[in-house]
Amino acid sequence: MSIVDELRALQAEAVAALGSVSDLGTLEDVRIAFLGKKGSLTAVLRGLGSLPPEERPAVGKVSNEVRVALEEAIESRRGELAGAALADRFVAEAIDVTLPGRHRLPGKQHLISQTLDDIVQVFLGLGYKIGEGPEVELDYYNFTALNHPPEHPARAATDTFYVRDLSGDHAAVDGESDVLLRTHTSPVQVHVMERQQPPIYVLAPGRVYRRDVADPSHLPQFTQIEGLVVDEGITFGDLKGTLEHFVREIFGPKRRVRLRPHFFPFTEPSAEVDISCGMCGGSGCRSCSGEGWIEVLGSGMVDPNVFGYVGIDPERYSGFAFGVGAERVAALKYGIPDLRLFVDGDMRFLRQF
Ligand code: 2U9
Repeated sequence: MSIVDELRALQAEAVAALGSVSDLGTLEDVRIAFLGKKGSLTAVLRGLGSLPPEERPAVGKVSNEVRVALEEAIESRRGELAGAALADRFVAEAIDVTLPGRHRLPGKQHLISQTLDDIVQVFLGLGYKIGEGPEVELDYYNFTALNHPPEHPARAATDTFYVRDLSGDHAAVDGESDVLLRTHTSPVQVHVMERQQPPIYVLAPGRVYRRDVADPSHLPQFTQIEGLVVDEGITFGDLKGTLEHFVREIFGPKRRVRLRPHFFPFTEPSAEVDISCGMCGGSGCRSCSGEGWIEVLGSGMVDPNVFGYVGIDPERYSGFAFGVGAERVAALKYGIPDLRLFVDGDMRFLRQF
């Protein structure tokens, strides 16, 4: 067999081998077997030297053609195999995105938090600062400095949660500790007045605790917002104007405000604050028990005795204060018949707001 025939046979053999190769590793083996240093084509070309010089160009040309043809065939097969490998990976690594997705409900603020924020915004708009303090207090800040006499019923263990002080630093006077869960946020303002001389314009929002059994209109833990203003020349008229602004911002511009005389230990005079009924506009209906008015806040002029406890001169300064429950405001505004709905955690209720 001539060298040229040998070359053609080699080419045919290689093309057949390539046809049965099914992966890139075997393809490389085939390439080395034909085109490598010790490959069959190289071996044939080595025989070139023994040819008569006149035959060499023609044989050289054919051998070159065979080499190029083999290289092209190998590259083309490599492309096919790489494409097939990629297609296999696509199948193996495919993620089925046709499954139904998991439905996530977006979270939202609790209605009490929303109401608290709304109220805070009204007073920030009037230039008040926010005051905060501990929920566990001394009875001095919760009662004494707020002008509660020692025998005041709110101090009784039946009305207030007392906290036993295991360190003994706050020894019991009457069998109870003098550490308690605050029953209102007023101690915050006492702390503020101890630290700071007037002008004081402070709003104290926060959790308070009372030993009440939960019912439609009471919770043993609720959210209070109290305001305190102390400055020169503060009058009852300033209190009324502030409350009217608050009521109209929160309940709407048509609401009217009525003050009724009342008693609180820390204010003198004191007043309960009613707003005109949103259902009947004041003429009386079922929703306001025929009254035309609904009680919302408590308020009054700061008792001079309170100024005495914190070292503010009652001859120079006067002040007003008020308090309101966020749960009560939300219940009135949204027509919620039972405050316990706010703490039950029933999403069917909470999702509505
Ligand atoms: C200082 C002096 C006076 C805060 C006040 C009320 C009247 C009041 C109630 C409303 C409904 C409590 O949440 S409620 O149950 N609050 O009636 N609160 S005056 O008076 C203060 C506060 C701080 C130093």
